[in-house]
Amino acid sequence: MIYVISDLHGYPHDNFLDLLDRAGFGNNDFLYILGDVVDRNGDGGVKTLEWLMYRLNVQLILGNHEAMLLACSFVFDEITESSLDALTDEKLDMLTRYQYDGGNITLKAMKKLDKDTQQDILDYLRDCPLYETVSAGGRDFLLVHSGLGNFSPDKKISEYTLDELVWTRPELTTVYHKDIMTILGHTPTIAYGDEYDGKIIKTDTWIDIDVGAGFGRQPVLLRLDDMREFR
Ligand SMILES: [Mn+2]
Repeated sequence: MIYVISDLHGYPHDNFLDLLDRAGFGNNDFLYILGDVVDRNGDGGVKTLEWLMYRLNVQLILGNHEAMLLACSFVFDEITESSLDALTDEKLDMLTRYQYDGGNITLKAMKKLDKDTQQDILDYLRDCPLYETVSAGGRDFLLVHSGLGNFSPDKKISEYTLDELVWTRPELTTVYHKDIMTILGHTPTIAYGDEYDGKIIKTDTWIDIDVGAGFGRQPVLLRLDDMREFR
């Protein structure tokens, strides 16, 4: 069976493992995490990253928060005269932006790891896909962090920029591909109205599964084969 979850944002790792257990997730199943494991809460999701990067049946799809962490990966470089010269205003602005968006907790947790583990995590993130397609329960799904920015039905998925895939926010009236259901996170469903608080939003062409774990809500694990939700 194929499962998806999104925007854990430092959700306690043990609670996340309990959720997988409750859903009966096993070695013959596959889990896609649609980005934003890191930042905001707890240890910033570092424990979950350390766990998932060695799991053969778990794949992280890059979110804007992982992209920001990678853009700030210079903080883990050895400090030398040339690395200080390379510290541009642009990089410092990026770091400020990332910390404003909740990255500090992740940077601090990463700093506690040994150098090899830090680099293993960064290398894993550099190799993460921006999207995946998968079939389950007789339907096709496109999995992506935030949606399809500047959407056009004729545009190939490979033609979207990183920003279009990790920073976009669809309107409730936005229509994506009709022959493949897009599953996304990034925009907490409560942002579409209080009536969606804690609930998945299902439109005809896309489903938002970010129910706000970044803001203290229980994340939802969705099984694509039968669209069953686990909390
Ligand atoms: Mn996001």
